[in-house]
Parts: sequence; C-alpha cells; structure tokens
Amino acid sequence: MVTALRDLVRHGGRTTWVCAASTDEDHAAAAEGPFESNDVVADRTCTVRMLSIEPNAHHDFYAVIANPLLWFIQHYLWDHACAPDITSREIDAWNNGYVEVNRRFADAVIETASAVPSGSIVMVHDYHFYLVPKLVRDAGLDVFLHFFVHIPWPQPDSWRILPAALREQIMEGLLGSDIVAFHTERYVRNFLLSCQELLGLSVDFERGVVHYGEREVAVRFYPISVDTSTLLELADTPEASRHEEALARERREHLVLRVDRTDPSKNIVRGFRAYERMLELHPELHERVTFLALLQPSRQDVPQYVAYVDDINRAVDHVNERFGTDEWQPVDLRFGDNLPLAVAAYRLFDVLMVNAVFDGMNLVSKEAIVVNARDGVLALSENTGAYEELGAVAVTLSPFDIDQQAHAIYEALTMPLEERRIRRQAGVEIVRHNSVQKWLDRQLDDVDTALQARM
Ligand code: GDG
Repeated sequence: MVTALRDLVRHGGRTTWVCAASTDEDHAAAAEGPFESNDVVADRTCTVRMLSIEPNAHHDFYAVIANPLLWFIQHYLWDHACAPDITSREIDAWNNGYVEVNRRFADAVIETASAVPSGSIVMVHDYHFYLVPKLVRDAGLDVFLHFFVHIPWPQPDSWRILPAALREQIMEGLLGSDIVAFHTERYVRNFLLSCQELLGLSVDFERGVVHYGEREVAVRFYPISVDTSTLLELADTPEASRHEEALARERREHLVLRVDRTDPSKNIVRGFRAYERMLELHPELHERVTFLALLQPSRQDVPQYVAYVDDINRAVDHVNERFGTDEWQPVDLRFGDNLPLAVAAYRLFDVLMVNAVFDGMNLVSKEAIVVNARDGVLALSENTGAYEELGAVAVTLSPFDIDQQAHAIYEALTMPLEERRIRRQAGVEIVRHNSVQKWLDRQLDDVDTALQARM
C-alpha cells in the first residue's frame, strides 16, 4: 500500500501524510511536530505528521477492534472457532480505542486541512479509520473526502454481528466521504446493498451512488496493483540473487510456493491439508516436489493469530512426519520477514498457491507471476479480489474444498509447458496493463471530474 501511495507524493502538489508513530524514534519525532521528509519518495519531500497514540487506546483500537473484530467480520471469519464475541470489553475498546483513535486522526486531518486551498483532497485508507470522513466533514472544511477500503466488503448480514449502534457509526462514518472506493465490483455491490439494507438508504446500483441526505456518495472500484519495475529490480539485487541460488540448489523437480502473513484469512492450514491429500493421491510425486512456505508472523498481539501459528506448525509436522524421509521434507516452512527471499522464490516456483478464504485483492499473486522465470502456474482462490482479473489465467481453488485444491495443485504441476507459458504471459500482460499508476490515476481522474462538477 505504501508503495502504491508513493505515486501520490510524486504526483505533484503538497502532500501531508498523517500516520501513527510506532517505534521509539517515531514517538520522539512525533513530539517535535510535523516534519518534512524525503524518505517516502527520494526526489520529493512530503510533510509527515505522526501521532503518538496512548498505548492502551492503541491496543484497544488495533488489537481488540480493528484486527480481530472488523477484519474477522469482513473476511467472514466467524465460525465457531473464531466468532467474535461482543462483551463489555469490546464496547469499551470501541469507545476508548477505535472512536478515540479515529478522533485523534480526524483532528490532525482537520488541523492540516484548515491551512490548505479549498478543493484539496483528503484520502483515508482502510478499516482502521471508518469514522474519520464524517468527523472531518462535520468540521465544515471545503475538502474532497476520498476513502479506500483495502479488504473485502462483505454482504450486509455479516455486519449484523455488530450491535446496530456500532455498524451504523461505521456506515455513517464512511458516508461522510465523497467517494468510497474498493478493489472490486463485488465489494461495491455489497456496500451499496449494506447502505440499502442496514441504513434504509436509497441507492442507485447502476450509477454506483448512495443518496445520503442532501448529497450523493459515489461508490467505485479500482483494483490495486504492483510496481513491476521496482519488483524486477529487487529480484536482481545481489541479496535476492544469493537467495535464488540457494533455493535453486535445494529445490526438487517441482516447487509449490506460498508467501503470506500468518493470517487465518490466508487459509494456510487448509493449504497444507490439500497438499497432503495430493501426496496421498499421487505417490509418484514423493521426493520430487517441495512445498516452500514463506510466512511472515503477523499480529501476534491478537490471541487468534498466536493460536493460528500453532495450527500451522502442527499441520506441517503432520505432513512431514507422514510422508517425509531422511532425504526429503515435503514442506519447507520458514517464518520470517524477508522480502528479498520471497522475491527470489517468486522466480523459481512451478505453482504458486493462493487459497485465501477471502482476500481484498492479494498482491502476492500479481507480484509472483511478473517475477517468475519458469512459466509457473497461479493456483488462485476464487474469493480473492485478484481473481476478477487473473481468474481466466489461473487454476481455480475453492478455498474450503480440500480435495478440489489437491486436484487443482496436481493439475497445475502437470500442466503442459506450452499452456503454462501462454497463461503466465497473459497474466503478466494483465498485471502490466492494470498498473499501480493506473490505480492511482483513475482515482484522481474521478476526483477531478467530481470537483469540476461542483463548480
Ligand atoms: C492487504 C489486503 C490487499 C511478502 N513477504 C514479505 C513481504 N511481503 C509483501 C508482498 C506483498 C505484501 O507483503 C502482501 O500483500 P497482500 O496483498 O498479498 O496481502 P495483505 O498483507 O493481507 O494486504 C490485501 C492489500 O492489503 C493491498 O490493498 O491486496 O487483500 O489483505 O506486497 O510482497 N513484505 C515484507 N517482508 C516479507 O517477508 N516486508
């Protein structure tokens, strides 16, 4: 996301980035007030306004509300194992954490925006800040409010997990925007339907508009993409090349790869179960295939995420004990934060497994086919945003169906070379065509059109 937004700074005009301090160094910088930085884009400065959020409020905001509650609702992760409970703890965290942090951010935006020309754009990103647009609008500034949601917007009934007062604050917070944007058309439809069903508003599905009081709120989709040249440069660095050589030495005939945060929405455990099933069905592949899983530990301040890492370890031990030999480990599981290693592995895979339960877009799938040098096949969950663009060149994964995934991985591994080549080339064309620059340009064009119409 940060890579994608770099282009905003490059685009021209003055940019102020409002963000939360995380390291001690950040907090020290935040205490000094806004500062100019060219860390975001080397040849341009942007003003950085860092906020020091009080630790308890931040924990409630991030580790009680945003990540376990909103993330789980929006990825349909509310089965018996991870159903979010709403207790007084969550209500307190909502009031003292989520609302409080949103107010802090809104205040910083209002203070910044009071000194900018009318018609300036305020862009707010993601599910942590649903309340910000309304708070900024209520301050009566003449700015254009643009909100981008990076994760799925689920069907209206999912939101009924939340008490009416909370879900209405979320919807009304977002409707403070002039444009609400998502990755895909499906999320746009779900959002319009949510406005209709949960708030009783009149919506126009064809025009993508919600009638809200005196205003019309536009609801649009812009599929995010990746910066292909930066990625290819990274793949050519000495560090990535060293990793590539080591991986190439270690690899067997076939390499299945996954690169993910350890997030239940990524469906990592079912992925290992499907691979296990494939090994059961195809003993001829034993000793000839490895599943390399590069997993970034994620959100370890949330109990469900800690438990999920244990589940992953158990699933991998099970496959390795069942089928492994002295010479061969069917799954090579590596935890860590190592982007050059991930990019090196992108070069070498034969099959990339992306079997997410639900995923807003999934950038790994786009990055990996661009970098790959072996005509690797994308095995892609039909519930990722990326599937709207890349489904036609991928082997489809049905994320809850273990057998289907086992057959699909086998199909991808044994696909004739010519077909693999055609599919990968078509995939690369799609990613290059729907570039990350286009993602931003289309949004800014729509903002310009809306501003012109105001005049
Ligand atoms: C959210 C939404 C949406 C990989 N290994 C390392 C590392 N990566 C990078 C990848 C990729 C990014 O992390 C992961 O992006 P995804 O899109 O696949 O997944 P989320 O993190 O869940 O992203 C998603 C996205 O926001 C953008 O809107 O597509 O649907 O869930 O770029 O290359 N990065 C670092 N170390 C690694 O080891 N630093």
